[in-house]
Amino acid sequence: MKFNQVQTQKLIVNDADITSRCRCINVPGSYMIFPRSSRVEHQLPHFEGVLAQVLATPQNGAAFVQHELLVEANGRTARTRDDDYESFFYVLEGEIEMTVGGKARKLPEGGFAWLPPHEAYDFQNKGDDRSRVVWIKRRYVQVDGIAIPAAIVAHQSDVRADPTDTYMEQHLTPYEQMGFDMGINLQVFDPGVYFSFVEAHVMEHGLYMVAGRGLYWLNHDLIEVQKDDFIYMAPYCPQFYYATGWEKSAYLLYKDVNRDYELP
Ligand code: UGY
Ligand code: MN
Repeated sequence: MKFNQVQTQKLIVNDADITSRCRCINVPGSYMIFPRSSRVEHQLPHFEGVLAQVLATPQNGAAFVQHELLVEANGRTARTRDDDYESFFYVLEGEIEMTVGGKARKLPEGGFAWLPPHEAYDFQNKGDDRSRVVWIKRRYVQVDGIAIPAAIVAHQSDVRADPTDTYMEQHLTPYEQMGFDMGINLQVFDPGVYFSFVEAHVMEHGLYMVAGRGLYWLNHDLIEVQKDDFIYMAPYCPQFYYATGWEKSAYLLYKDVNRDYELP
C-alpha cells in the first residue's frame, strides 16, 4: 500500500493529465494491460510482510491466478504452505530463500520454482531490500497414466535457450513433457524482431515484461509496453509482438498446455 500511495501523491501534486497518461487498459473477454503505476496492493492470509498486487484471477476471466508479491525485508510465509494448486514462483528483483521438501535454496533475481499441488513450502526474504516475486497458480489437471512431475527449483541461467522462427525461448517448466499443464517460458527478442504470424489460440496468457520494450498488437489495438507491465490475454485473443527500443526485450509467459477440453 505504501508504494502506490507515494506514487499517487506525486501525480496529484504535479500533474493535471493523470487520466490521459494512464496506460492501464481493460477490454473484458479480450485483454488487459496492467502497468505497475495503476496497481493496488492488499495482504493475503498466512503471509507476513508481504503485499500482493493481484494481476489475473477468475474475476477478470482467467482460469489461473497471478500475483506480484512485494516481499519486505524479513517478509515470509507465516506457516508452511500446502496448497491445493500447482504453483510457479519467479524472482523479479531481490532474493528470497525458499524451502521445498525440507531443503532451503536461495532464489536470486531470475530464480524460479515450480511446485506440484500439496508440495509443502516456505519462503523468506532474508535480505535488507524488498523482493518482488511473481506467483502463478492453477488447478492441476491430472490425467490417468501420466505422472505428476516432481518440484523444480532452479535459475533461468540453468535453462537452455532455443531459437523459434524469430525469437529465443526458454522453457522454465519443461512442458514438452505431458505431466506439465502449466507452460512457463521466457521469450527473448532482439530489437526489431517480431512474430512471423499473428497468433490466435485457445490458451490464455499471463505475460510479465521483464526487460526492454515493444509494441503489442492485441485484437487490432496497438499498444506500447515496457518492463514491469503485466498483460492478460484471454483465449483466442489475436496477438502479435514487435520488439522496439535499443536493448533486448523479454517476458515471462504463462500458458495452459497439454490438456484436452471438457464438454458441458
Ligand atoms: O507460445 C505462445 O503462445 C507465445 N508465442 N505467445 C506470445 O508470446 N504472445
Ligand atoms: Mn501466444
